[in-house]
Amino acid sequence: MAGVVSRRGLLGGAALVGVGALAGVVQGAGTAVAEAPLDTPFTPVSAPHLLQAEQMVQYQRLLAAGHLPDGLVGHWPLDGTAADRSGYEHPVTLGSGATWTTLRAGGELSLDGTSGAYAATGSVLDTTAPFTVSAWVRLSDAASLSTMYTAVSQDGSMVSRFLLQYDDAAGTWAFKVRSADQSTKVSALAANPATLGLWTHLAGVWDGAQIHLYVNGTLEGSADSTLSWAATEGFNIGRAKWNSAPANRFNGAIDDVRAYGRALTADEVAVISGRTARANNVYLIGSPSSVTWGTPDDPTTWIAHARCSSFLTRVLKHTYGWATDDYFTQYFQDTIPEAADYRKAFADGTAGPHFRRIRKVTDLRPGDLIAIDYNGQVADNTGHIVMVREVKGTFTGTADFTGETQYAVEIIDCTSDPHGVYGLSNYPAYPDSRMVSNVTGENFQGVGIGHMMFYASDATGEFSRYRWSVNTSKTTAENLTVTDRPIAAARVV
Ligand SMILES: [Ca+2]
Repeated sequence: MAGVVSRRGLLGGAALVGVGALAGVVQGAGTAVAEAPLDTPFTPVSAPHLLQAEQMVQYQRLLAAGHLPDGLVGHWPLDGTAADRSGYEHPVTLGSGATWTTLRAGGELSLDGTSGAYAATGSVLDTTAPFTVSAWVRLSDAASLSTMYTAVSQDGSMVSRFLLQYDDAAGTWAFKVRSADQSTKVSALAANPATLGLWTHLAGVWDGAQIHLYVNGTLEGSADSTLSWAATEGFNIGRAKWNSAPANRFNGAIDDVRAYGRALTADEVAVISGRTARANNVYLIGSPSSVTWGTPDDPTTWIAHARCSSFLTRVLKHTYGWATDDYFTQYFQDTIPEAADYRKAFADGTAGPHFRRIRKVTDLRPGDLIAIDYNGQVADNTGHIVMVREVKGTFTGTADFTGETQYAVEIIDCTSDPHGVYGLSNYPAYPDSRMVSNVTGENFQGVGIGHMMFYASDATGEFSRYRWSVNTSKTTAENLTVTDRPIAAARVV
């Protein structure tokens, strides 16, 4: 597989291979870099509804990764490697002030503002034709707002042809183009002041007549420019050129740098910034759910606006002829049951002929449903329901309870927050595809792949308690027993 973009390690490239209908999407794109635990081929054989859920999740992961291969001529995910994933083989060379860090999932390049703060390669873009450059940028908390910092540039012999940068004079982000003799400068500026320590997505577009600056996927500045000259002296991450010498070294972090040999549209910039992913994949309470399986060649047509139970109900309705409003009304008294309704019907054996109760944790198979009843403990939420992707096996060493065995279960679900805490202890071995960082607002919600811990009684093998993630404390888990919150599972048959 070639060119699948991997912003912040969210995208498990190989995981897509097992889903045949996705082949068209990933064709011709580059190799994705992924968190290893999610990077496992998975081919649901006997659970068609798992395949449908899997496809929805994987398309949302494509969107979260900003998947847009058309016209990509350079792509540096900067996930601990200098590689260019566009297929055009322009790996960057790091200066002495550039280091790999993992402020968030997948990792990024950190730059210390010194003369060695750069990563560079030969010229990538034909700057006589329309082009787009983009990057995630974060000024260090120690950076100075009265210093100019350039995130991305491509140079001529005297000066950078374009600069995607922080402009100290304007106090904000800018996309600029210059004449070859550096006598003329045209700027498109962001609408609001830049903030230290905040990840921001920048995209600069030159369409041949105008330049445009997009901030976090939204157009904020434009200016007329027909300047056109070939910048053949190299492509830079973290610096620019002025008076024939390097300048503007970056102080902060840069991630997922891209170069497109065409002018992206506003909708396309929304995709590469993750803005579309946040619009299409939404954990929704209090509004009618809407889940749309889109077309294979257009990830933006895949939409999941749902809560946990409405997502899984719509997966079943989408997959099986028997899963009708009449069926759910007959056996669950609702066209879209709540999580607690599922739990009760599974436990009581009243879910009808298409669900068979699974009592023991070790009997769980891919595609099985696990429903938790909050027992009235949580306002506006009856419980949680998940689909099993894989039982990873027993887990020990954290939050063990006498007489119980703990199992790590990889699940697909629809949630308001990812399972786990980014970077905490063994989270990396049990990750969540919606996780970006510990920074508020960065994580994705909605459908995704994560890990929960389910416990079995050693005496009976049946569910005894759960933890939300491998990071959930033992103290919290003391209150997540089946006495407090009943659990029941079922196989779809
Ligand atoms: Ca990265």
